[in-house]
Amino acid sequence: MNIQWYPGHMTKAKRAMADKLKLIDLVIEVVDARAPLSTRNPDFEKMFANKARMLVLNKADMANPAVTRRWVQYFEKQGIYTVSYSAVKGNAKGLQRAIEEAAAGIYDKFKAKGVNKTVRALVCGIPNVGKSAILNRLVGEKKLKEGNKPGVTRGISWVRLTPYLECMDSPGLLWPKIEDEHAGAIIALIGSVRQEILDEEELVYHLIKILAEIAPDLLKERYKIEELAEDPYELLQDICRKRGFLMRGGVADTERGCKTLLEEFRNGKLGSISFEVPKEG
Ligand SMILES: Nc1nc2c(ncn2[C@@H]2O[C@H](COP(=O)(O)OP(=O)(O)O)[C@@H](O)[C@H]2O)c(=O)[nH]1
Ligand SMILES: [Mg+2]
Repeated sequence: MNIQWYPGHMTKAKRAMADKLKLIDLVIEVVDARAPLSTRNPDFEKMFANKARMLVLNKADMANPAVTRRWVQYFEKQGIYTVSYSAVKGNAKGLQRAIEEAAAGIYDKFKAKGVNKTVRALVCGIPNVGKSAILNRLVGEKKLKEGNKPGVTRGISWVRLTPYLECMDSPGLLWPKIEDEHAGAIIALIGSVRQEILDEEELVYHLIKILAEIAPDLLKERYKIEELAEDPYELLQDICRKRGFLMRGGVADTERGCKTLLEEFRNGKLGSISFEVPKEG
């Protein structure tokens, strides 16, 4: 899906983050564990080129655990310190330890200089991957506003985790033109784009196509379909029929089918699904 959604608040946020960059010692990039490649902002490479970095594969509770483990290895092999996490089910202490490990070199540098400085980390990522939720989990209270849609976090705010560690929450950033069809569909599906700008039906076709490819059994089981039609439009009609979403004359109510499918996917009714699997090698 081709997405062009780069609202004014993102331009502003990017500028505000660039202004604060000098203060930042460590960049904690949060991605969605279900699609760690498509949910990485390619602009970050340049923005944070000279910073110590770590990667958090969040929402691991919604992904396939075996695939997530492979992703952690994949990024580690590239020399990126990576942990998987769930801001809903995960243990805050473990994540905090991981962050402190990522910051160990920075603490050492401070020590060598004889200063006792606080390490400042920036939590960044595309919208809706759980940046604010992770920080709330780490501080143990709902200090930051969360919400299952983009644009909930507008400003920059700091939370202190220990006397020597502070984290900055930041608004989700996309990039101006998301041209890759697959990445665009994933980003739309996981709720990182304002839903009002999306063609819901097109999005559902992408969802069906992806699911039929990576999780055909889940699809069959959930919608009681024995043989998955190759054409996503036909498959959507089959799903409507099975659910009894019919209009006058027995015509499939695909609008209702689309809404239901999206809702069930977003509520996790389709189970734990990883959209992307690392290539071997
Ligand atoms: N299942 C699940 N939901 C999460 C997780 N982390 C965040 N969420 C939910 O995802 C939505 C977006 O979270 P939020 O922290 O506002 O994302 P942000 O835009 O990156 O700051 C909220 O509804 C959270 O409750 C997670 O690890 N697992
Ligand atoms: Mg937020």
